[in-house]
Amino acid sequence: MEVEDLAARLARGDRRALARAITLVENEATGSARLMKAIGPRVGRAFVIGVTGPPGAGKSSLVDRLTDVYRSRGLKVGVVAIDPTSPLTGGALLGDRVRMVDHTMDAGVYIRSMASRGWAGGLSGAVADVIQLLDASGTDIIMVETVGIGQSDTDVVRVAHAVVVVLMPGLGDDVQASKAGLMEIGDVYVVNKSDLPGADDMVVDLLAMVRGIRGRSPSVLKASAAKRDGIEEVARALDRVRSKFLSSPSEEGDRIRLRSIRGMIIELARRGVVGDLERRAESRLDELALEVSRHALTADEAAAELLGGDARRDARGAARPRREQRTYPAR
Ligand SMILES: Nc1nc2c(ncn2[C@@H]2O[C@H](COP(=O)(O)OP(=O)(O)OP(=O)(O)O)[C@@H](O)[C@H]2O)c(=O)[nH]1
Ligand SMILES: [Mg+2]
Repeated sequence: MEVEDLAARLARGDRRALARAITLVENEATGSARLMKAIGPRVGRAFVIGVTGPPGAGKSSLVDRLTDVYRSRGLKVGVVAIDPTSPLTGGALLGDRVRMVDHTMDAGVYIRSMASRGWAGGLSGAVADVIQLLDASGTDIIMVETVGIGQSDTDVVRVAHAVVVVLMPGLGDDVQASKAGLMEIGDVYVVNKSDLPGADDMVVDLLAMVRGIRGRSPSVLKASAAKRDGIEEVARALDRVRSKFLSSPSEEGDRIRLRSIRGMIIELARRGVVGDLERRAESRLDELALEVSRHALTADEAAAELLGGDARRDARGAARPRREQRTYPAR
């Protein structure tokens, strides 16, 4: 099928076309750039919610409940679940992570799972592509679920318009520490499993933590996805961000839109750089390693060569500015 034909079918909301398009861009197959170009004018309507937090906090359950809320409003929902098939977690089974049995038969809900393994730093770029395809196919709300353990996991939320951090009572001190990176990124903090003891204390702790960070005033709420408690409040907190998003052009709306677009650009660029670097490494790495071992080059110079700089001219001079320019947009 022609790419333009695929784009047209996708634009009409054809689910099979959407699935094909996603596979195409995931594989960076021929035509994927043309496809993204073809759908370009249709991108920008969907509201993207990043849902992150420690393993087992109830992210999928909350996404499922929020899907109920949005469906009851007649909105089309897309869910992208990032599957952390890392050696650490042992590789959870796909179906195990997407607790959305209620919605699998609903034509207004599209669920896609993406394995985090194998992307070598390019995962968020791939997610950015999938988001654009869902957007172009007429999806109103896109939720991206990712486990908030490492940097690469939370990088994904850069592309979101709003970020929900899901936590649960009874997390030990270790987890408190690892939450550090999560304290800066949430628009809405949900202490899920409020049916278990300790939720109120945790809300108090969280409020103290996020209010301690200058310029931040996220919502802190408790909920129980299992008992369907507090879900409307979470949806309302997200509505406040979404209505700003929808009010664009406006100062706040533009800020939210542009932040996400900056995130997409940087993540797509990073995917390109990482892919490029891997291809170069394949052909040059052995030779460069030998040169370093013979002291013909320093490891820094070899790295600069791999990046395309001229190591013999001025390795540090060529490599340094690139590295220092690699700043990411703050959320
Ligand atoms: N008691 C209680 N259990 C819950 C609640 N929400 C989810 N759970 C349970 O907690 C477990 C993990 O829920 P998930 O929704 O899969 O959590 P998750 O954060 O998506 O988990 P991972 O994707 O594996 O990181 C499941 O057994 C859920 O049934 C809740 O509100 N209360
Ligand atoms: Mg999950």
